[in-house]
Amino acid sequence: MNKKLLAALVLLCLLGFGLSTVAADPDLNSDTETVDIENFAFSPNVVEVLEGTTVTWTNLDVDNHTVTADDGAFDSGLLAQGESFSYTFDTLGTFPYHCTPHTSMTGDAEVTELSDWLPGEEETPGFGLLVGLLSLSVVAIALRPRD
Ligand SMILES: [Cu+2]
Repeated sequence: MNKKLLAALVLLCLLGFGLSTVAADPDLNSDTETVDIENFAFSPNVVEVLEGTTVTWTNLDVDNHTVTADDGAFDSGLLAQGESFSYTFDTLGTFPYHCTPHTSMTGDAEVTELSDWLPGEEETPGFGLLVGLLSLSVVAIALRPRD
C-alpha cells in the first residue's frame, strides 16, 4: 500500500467519523432539559426531548407564572421568582402548555423516541453511497497510471 492511498483511507475514516458525529444531537446525551421563564416568555419556547426526559422550568421574572399543560396533564401552580417546576415526559407527542395568569405565554414540549433522531433506514443508503463513491474516487486516484 503506497503512502498516498494510506493517507486517503485515513482521511476517509476521519470523514466517516465526522459525519456520524454530526448525526447525533447533543441533547440526546442528557435526560434533563431546562426552560427559563423570563420577560413573560418561555425560553426556549419549544423543547424537543426524548421520552423519559425531565424538563425543569425556572421562573426568573419578578411576577408569578405557571407552567400549565393545555390538556391538564401537569400544572405547576404559581411559581414565584426563583422557583422551579419539573415534569417528566413519558408519553410521545407534542404537549402545548401555557401560563394561567398570562394566556399569551405559551410553549411546546415535543417528545420523541430515540429512533426519530438516529439515521433511519431511508437515510442509510445515502450515507453508504456517499462513502462508496468517495472510496471509488480514492482508489481511482491512488491507482491512476503514472509516467
Ligand atoms: Cu405568566
